[in-house]
Order: sequence, then C-alpha cells, then structure tokens
Amino acid sequence: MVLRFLTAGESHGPGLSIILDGVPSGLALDPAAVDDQLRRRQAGHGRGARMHIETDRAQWTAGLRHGMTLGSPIALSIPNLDYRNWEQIMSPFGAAPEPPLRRVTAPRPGHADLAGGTQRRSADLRDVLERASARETAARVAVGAVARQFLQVFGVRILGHTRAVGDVSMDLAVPEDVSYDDLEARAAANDLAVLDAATYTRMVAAIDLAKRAGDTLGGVVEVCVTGLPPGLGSYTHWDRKLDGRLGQAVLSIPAVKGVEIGPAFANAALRGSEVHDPIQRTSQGAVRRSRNRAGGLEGGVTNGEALVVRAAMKPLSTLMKPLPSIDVRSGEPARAAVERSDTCAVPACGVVAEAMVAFVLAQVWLEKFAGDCMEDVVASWRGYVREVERWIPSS
Ligand code: EPS
Repeated sequence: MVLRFLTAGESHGPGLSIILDGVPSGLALDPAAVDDQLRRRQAGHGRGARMHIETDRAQWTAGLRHGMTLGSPIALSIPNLDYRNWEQIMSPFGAAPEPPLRRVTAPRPGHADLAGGTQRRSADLRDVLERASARETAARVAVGAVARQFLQVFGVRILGHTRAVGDVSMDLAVPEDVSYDDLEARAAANDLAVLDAATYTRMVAAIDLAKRAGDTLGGVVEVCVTGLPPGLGSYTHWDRKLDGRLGQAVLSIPAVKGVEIGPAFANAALRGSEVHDPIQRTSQGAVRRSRNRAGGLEGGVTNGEALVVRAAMKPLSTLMKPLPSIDVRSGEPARAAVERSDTCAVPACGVVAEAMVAFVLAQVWLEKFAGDCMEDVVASWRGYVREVERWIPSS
C-alpha cells in the first residue's frame, strides 16, 4: 500500500507520535483544519473530565514546507497535557514510585486489561490500558484530517452523524429526509452530531440518566461519502475489496464491534427485489440508481452512489459502579478498577470513523490514480473520469 501510518503513545505518557508516509508532494495542507478535526473528537455530551484538560493540537515536525507536502514522510505529534499530572507514574525513564501509584490489578470487563495483561504477563495492567485507551484515536483523527484534505481536492466530502445513543435512535433517513448537502450543518448544530433536535434531547436525557447510574452508553454512527467515482476498490481479491478494507479499518476503532455497509442488517430481512438498487438514466443522462441500499459498494467496488458505512460502538467499559472481576495479583474476587472515563463517546467515535474511512479512501485513491506529486494524481483522475463518462453510450 502506498499510503500508510504508524502511531505511538500512551494515554498519560508525554504524547502521541505519528508518521504518515505516502502523501504526494504538492498538497496544500491547512493545519487549522486538522486541529478542527481534533477539536470535534474531543467534544460531545457525555465526555469525561480528561477532555477539559486536553486541547489537542498537532505539532508538525517533518514532510512539509510553507504549507505544502514535500512527498517525504510527514511526522507530527500531539502532546498529552495531562502528562504533567502523571509524570511520576508514566515517566519513560524516571524511577517507578515506591510504593506503586495507580497500579491496576482488577481488570475491567470489556477493556483490553485482562486479555492484554495475560498476553504480556503484566504485573500492572496499566502497562496495557495506557496503550489500549481510546486516547490513541486522536492520532488517527490527525491522519484522517490529512486524508480528508487530500480527498477534498477531488470534490470528495466525508460526512458523519450519530444514528443512535443507547436505545434512542434517529428517525430520519439520509438522503431521503436529509440531503447530503444539509448533513454537515445539521450534525454541527449540536454536540452529539445528531440530525434532529427532538432526538438530540432524548439522547442527552439517556446519557444523563446513565451517568447518574454510574453506567455508560454505546451507539451507532454513520459515515457518508459523496463525490467518489465508480470503480474504486476491486472485485478480484479478498484483501482488495473496498468493503473488506473499510470494515477492517472501522472495526479497529476501540469499542467498535460491528460494521455495516448501507442498511446491511435490515437488508438481510428483505427480498432481493426490495434490496438491489435499480439502474436507470437520470433526466441529465447520467447512469444512476433510484435508491442506495447497497451503501455505494457492489462487489467490493464503488458504484458511484454515496458510500455509507455504519459502526456499532459498545458502551465504554470503565464503569463507575464496577462489575465483578478477579485481582490478577492475589487471585481473589475483586471489583473492576475504576478509572476516570466518559459516559458516552459515540460522537467522538463518529469523528474517528470518518477519519478511518477517509484514510482508506485516500489509500485506494492513490492506488488507482497513482502519482508522486498532486499534479500527476489529478491528471490520472481527470483522464479516468472522462473515460468513464463516455463508456456507456447515451441512448
Ligand atoms: C480518551 C482519553 C482517556 C479516556 C477515554 C478516551 O482519558 P483518561 O483515561 O485520562 O480519562 O477518557 O478512554 C476510554 C474511555 C477508554 O476506555 O480507553 C480520549 O482522548 O479520547
């Protein structure tokens, strides 16, 4: 793959580090737009105290000159402002405090604590949870923000919103009730990224109720992408099918346990004639579908309709009223560890899902319209679009 990235960083360590490789030269990058995406990830009703401590901002150290990408690896970091409160516990080289501070020995059901601790035989499960924490998703959002700016050059828009929080779900359908043009503004109008005000009020009430009970809530987010040409991805190999690649990327987001393309689970209950999207010619002469139940993908390839990816997020696993667990040092029953956490991070998950979708799309874009500089990528894309437009003769 041409485009790739690696992240490093513990939740309460000095910060997150990122290397993003494969961005062509000549892309004008707006750092404020990257910070905007980082800010969106931090927001949302139900977020915890940590988000009051952090003001995530990217610090760029390589791969750019005067606002343009050089085509060399891009390096950036996002400092953890909370590190100043954790220096003794998380210092890379300072001596460990004696007696130990904030040691975690009672794994939280649902988190990586027990599975990861068993794998690494960690005496202090903090060694696991610091990296498994969703703090790492700030790094992914920064990468996704670069991918998003790359895709914008070609008129591709990535739009996300919250479909459900707990058992409260949105009634409106996209694009039947809300057009893609309106989606961004409507989602930005409230801090849960939900498209209608009545559902927002019900979601806020559900989050407040869960918080009072010391509990947490999950939900469903949706990412819609417009402006994609048909023919991205591949129908020929399991590891090149775009639905498979999107699924992997979105499922790798902490707490995401399910992904669907379009209304896939609802489609499973319908007949073929109700699911497959009729092919027809619009009054302007374009070959289009009368609906989009395929979510923009057929055979692992984009079909020219909007791409629709949904993700199911489980409720966060740190509970203020903890579940039964076992202390891994004594072997005795114990209550699971209580760490500061969020009640609901579904809107943040939506921003991360947008970032992962943007990254995978930038990847397949550069595989199809390969080029070391933006000029070449743009020329390749223009030529393809021209050919595609005249491939099916007009009747
Ligand atoms: C997060 C930072 C973390 C958590 C959250 C996500 O900060 P802290 O642990 O200091 O409160 O709020 O992580 C989890 C809920 C989790 O289970 O990993 C962030 O930056 O998004």
